[in-house]
Amino acid sequence: MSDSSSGQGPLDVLVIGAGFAGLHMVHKLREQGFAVHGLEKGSGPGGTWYWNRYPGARCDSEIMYYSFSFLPELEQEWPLLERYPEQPVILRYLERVTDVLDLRKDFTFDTRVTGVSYDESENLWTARTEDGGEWRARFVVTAVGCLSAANTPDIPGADTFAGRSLHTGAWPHEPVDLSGQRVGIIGTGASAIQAIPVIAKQAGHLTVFQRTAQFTIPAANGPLDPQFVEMWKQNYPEWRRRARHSMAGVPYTATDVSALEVTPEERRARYEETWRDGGFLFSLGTFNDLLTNEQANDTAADFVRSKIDEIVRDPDVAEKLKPSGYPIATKRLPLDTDYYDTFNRPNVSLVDLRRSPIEEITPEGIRTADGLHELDVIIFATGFDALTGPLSALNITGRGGRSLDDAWAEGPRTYLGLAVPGFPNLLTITGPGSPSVLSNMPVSTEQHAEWIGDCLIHLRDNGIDRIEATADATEAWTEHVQEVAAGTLYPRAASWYMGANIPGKPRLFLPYVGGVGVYREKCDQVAADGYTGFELA
Ligand code: N01
Repeated sequence: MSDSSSGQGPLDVLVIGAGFAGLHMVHKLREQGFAVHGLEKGSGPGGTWYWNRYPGARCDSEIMYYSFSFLPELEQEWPLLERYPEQPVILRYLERVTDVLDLRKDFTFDTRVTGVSYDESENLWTARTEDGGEWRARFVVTAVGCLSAANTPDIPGADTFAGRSLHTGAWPHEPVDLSGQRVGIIGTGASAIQAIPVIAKQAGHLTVFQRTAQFTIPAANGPLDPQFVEMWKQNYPEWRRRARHSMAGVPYTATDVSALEVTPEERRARYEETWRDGGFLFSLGTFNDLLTNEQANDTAADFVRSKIDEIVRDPDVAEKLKPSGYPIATKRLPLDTDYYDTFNRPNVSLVDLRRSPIEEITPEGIRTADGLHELDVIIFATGFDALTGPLSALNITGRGGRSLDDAWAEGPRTYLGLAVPGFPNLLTITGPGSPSVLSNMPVSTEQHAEWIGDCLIHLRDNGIDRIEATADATEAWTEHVQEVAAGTLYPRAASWYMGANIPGKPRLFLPYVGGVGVYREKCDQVAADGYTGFELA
């Protein structure tokens, strides 16, 4: 086995994951002459886009800026056909990147990391893999994504189901034929909201099991005008610059108008306009206080509820679909294509689990309080153990054999989302405490890959072998992350941002809501000041 411990000596850097983050990281470090290698559990590159192959899977970021900014030739030649890229298009893009950069030889695929431990006496990390391999490296960079540990709820009888069970986040690679089938889908998050309209067109009958009704905004997907594409391609450097310094990693300017300073008629007109135009402009471009002022937020929530009344013909179904009890956009706002309208189809039914909870799964289907729903297929669209789950799955132990799970027993504590005290030379791309999932991900993975690459160059140039976040800097950053979140309405929702979707997971706001531009400046300042908040040795 090709193994860093089998006679070749330790690597400088081991990178785990081959999505946007891992591909960029390996490329950057290889360019700088580091002995770097990547491990990936999938059979190829793609990360999220390798695993999430469910019907309707596409990105909610627009195709023009859901890509790398450092490949100008590919940027010009890559076709921008549809506003939101579907999963196969993004996967093809990442495969193309892998080939253009000749990265395949620097990754080992089909290799799941089962343990990563730090040896203090040697200042080395060892990663063990499922197939018995061992990889030793001075530094480990995790590029395992934020939403890659699928969450399947523990429902009694789940293993007795006689039909097929699927999870949106681990969808089979071969086509799944749902035609004529009785399909049940549990969950109404972003994945389900993309999948439901598509599955409804295939299935004999689709039953949607909804625990929390979701606000969703039309994507307004469609082909892109070639002139618009041309305009984008001519101005790429400027779009990229704007995205890097923005709030959410998208190159649009947020509005500075409050929802409460306009007349009700103006407000309605603005909502109608952004509803028609589709996409995240609804939350970013209408008003500036939707996520900070409850009264302002209510106006947007009421608008969406009024749209549900307009679209859904059965008033009882419309009522069940109307979200309440949490502010709009404090659970990640999905974008949809005909989601609410799908409930007008005769082959779609909605089960409100608040009124009729799931009691068990039987060989025949799902039994809720009001009876058995017979099914051939159950789709779990039940999300992920977000941000901490993918790191927890690596079974990381640091200084003194202490596990990361133990260090984070009361919730994750990181310095800048990049490093954890007690875990020297471990750097976490888009870790908890960084903007990550609140941003257009490639902008955030790029920023981290660049920052980590520059940091490792600095260490090498200065003969430094070890970098470790200090406990003080970590506490201060963790407090800051929580403080900024507390200034918004986000913590009001029982969302996966809060760890609320996983039983027993500590409640803490996981990503950094200060914005990617502000965050970038803070990271750059830390580096410029000689890596303040880190101990270098
Ligand atoms: O997962 P979710 P997701 N019984 O956690 C329900 C990204 N994404 O895969 O709200 C019954 O949002 C749960 O109910 P509740 C995006 O960031 C991006 O849809 O907890 N129901 C909820 O309805 C997104 O936010 C794209 O009450 C149960 C659903 O399952 C993130 O991934 C596309 C249950 C889970 O929703 C996760 O989205 C898709 C139970 N025991 C996803 N347990 C892009 O476009 C959970 N639920 C880039």
